[in-house]
Amino acid sequence: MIDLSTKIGPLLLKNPVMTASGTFGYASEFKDLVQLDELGAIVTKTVTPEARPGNPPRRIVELPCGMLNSIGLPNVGVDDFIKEKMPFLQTLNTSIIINVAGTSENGFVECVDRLNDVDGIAAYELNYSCPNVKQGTSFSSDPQIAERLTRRVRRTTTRPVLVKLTPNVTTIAEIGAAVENGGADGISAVNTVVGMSVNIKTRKPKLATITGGYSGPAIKPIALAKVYELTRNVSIPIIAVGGIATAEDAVEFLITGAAAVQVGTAHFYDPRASIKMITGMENYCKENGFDRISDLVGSLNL
Ligand code: RRO
Repeated sequence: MIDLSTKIGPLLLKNPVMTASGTFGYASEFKDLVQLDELGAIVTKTVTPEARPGNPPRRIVELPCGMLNSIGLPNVGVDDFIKEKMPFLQTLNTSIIINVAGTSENGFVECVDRLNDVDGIAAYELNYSCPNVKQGTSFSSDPQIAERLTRRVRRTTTRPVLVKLTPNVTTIAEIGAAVENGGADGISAVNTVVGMSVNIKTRKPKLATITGGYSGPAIKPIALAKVYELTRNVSIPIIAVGGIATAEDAVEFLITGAAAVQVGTAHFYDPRASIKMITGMENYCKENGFDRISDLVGSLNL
C-alpha cells in the first residue's frame, strides 16, 4: 500500500487530488459518475455574500488548446448555499473546501463568518483571483491588500485558510509572501490566465465581456513556473492548479514542490479525470520506488 496522504498546514487529505472550484459544481451533479468519497478534497464553486446572476452570454469559448470563460461568479449567495448545497456536501466522507469571494474585503469576511457556524467544512479557499468581475483580481495583484485581507479572514475563523492567486502578475512570489504573512495556511496557484478570442466574420469578441479566463493544457507550463516560483519563496504548502489533466501532469507539479493538485478544465470532457488520477499516482509511486507520495513532493533534481 502506498501512503497517498498529504498535509496542507493543519488540513490532512487522504490523497493529493482535489477538484478545482467552478469545474465540479457542488459535487452532487457528479454523484452518479464518480465515487466522490475517493477524492482528496472537493472545492465548491465560489460563493459570495449575496446571490449573483453572473455575466451575460456568451460565457464559454472552446479553443484548440484550452477554454476561455467569463462566467462572472453566478451563485445563490451564502444563505441559500448553506440551505441548498451544504446538506449533500455534509453526507460525503471527503474534505469539503468552500471557495469564497466578495466584491469588497468586508464581503469575504462576512461570507466566512456566516459559514463558520456550519458543520462539515474542512477549509476555506479565498478566491482573490476571478478575472471576470470588476475588482476580481485586485485582491491578489497588490501585496498590501492581499496581506490585509488574509489577516482579517484569519482572525474570523479557526478553520484552515487557503488563498487562490492569479497568475496575471509580474511576481507571484511577492503576493504569496504577503498572504503567508497574513496567516494563510496554503496557496492555490493558479487561477485562469487572461485571454481573448475574436470572431473574424463579425469582427466581434467571442465573449460578451471581451476578455476572459483561459484554462486547460495550454496553461500547464505557466502554472508550473508559478508554482516553482512560489515554492522557492514561501514556506506554506502550495496546491497546484492549471492544466492538470493526468497523473503524469500531477506528478510534475508534486516533484516541483506542490503538496496537492486540483483538476479543473479536464472535468468538462472527462468527469472522472480527477478520480483516475489517484490510481495513476499510486502506480507512479509503485513503479518509481516511493512508499509515500509526500517523499515525491519537492524532489526536483536541479
Ligand atoms: O466565475 C468565473 O467567471 C470565474 C471565476 Br469565479 C474564477 O475564479 N476563475 C475563472 O476563470 N472564472
